[in-house]
Amino acid sequence: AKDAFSWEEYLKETSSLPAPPGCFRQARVPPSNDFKVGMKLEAHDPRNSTSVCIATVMGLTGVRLRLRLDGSDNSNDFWRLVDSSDIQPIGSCEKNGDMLQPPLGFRMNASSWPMFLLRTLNGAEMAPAAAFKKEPSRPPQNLFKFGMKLEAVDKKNPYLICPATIGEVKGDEVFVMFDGWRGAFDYWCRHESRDVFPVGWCSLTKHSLQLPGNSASLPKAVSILPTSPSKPSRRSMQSPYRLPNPLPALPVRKGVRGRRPKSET
Ligand code: MLY
Repeated sequence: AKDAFSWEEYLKETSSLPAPPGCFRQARVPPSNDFKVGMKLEAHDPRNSTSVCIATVMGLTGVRLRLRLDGSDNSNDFWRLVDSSDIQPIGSCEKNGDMLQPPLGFRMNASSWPMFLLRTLNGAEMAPAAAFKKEPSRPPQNLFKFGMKLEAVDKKNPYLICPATIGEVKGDEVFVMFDGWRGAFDYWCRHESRDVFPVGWCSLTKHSLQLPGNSASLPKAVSILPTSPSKPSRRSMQSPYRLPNPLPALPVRKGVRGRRPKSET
């Protein structure tokens, strides 16, 4: 399709290189997603990581699960990879001599937790142990370099995975910059973060990949350059790599291409 995002073209347009797969804590061959909507499992509460809770699979996107903690509200869903160490089969907690906890913000009185737990598990479809995949090992060290391209979770809209660029490398951390978004969504994370993926990951795992934003990170003066009437391109100026010379017209996104997902931020 004419408007589909192509990494191959985008890398050429931005004169940039993808971060090699060895940089990432991700499986070389992505695992299969064998979960089904409605299945229950145990998950660490993202807002209170020491407690293990019951979660329900609300949706599947690529090899990620959209999870909701039982007893929690519908506005704190979170996403985990099927090979995340944050999730485990029901029964794991007890096996480890631990107790299942109510989620932070449990919508009932704490005293009703034991009964709630019994009821939520009664007749539930439990995710089979085989659906949980082993978490990949960490890369030996931070192998990212300035300017490398990748796909990254937008932490403010964590259902989204977007084209991004390594803007800085510092010790075990990297600065993830979202292409075409003027820094609004950028963040630091550890090099072995599970939220960053090699170029091509979304396509490989059938997860949707966002288009780069249309804001160029260039000095004001540049943005008054006339736009080319011929071929509007999806060029993002955020790549810290060489800019083409002469500078191309800034992309003007029209119609379907310009529409952004409903604002959640
Ligand atoms: N609510 C946001 C959505 C933008 C998502 C940005 N990501 C793709 C980097 C907005 O303000 O438009």
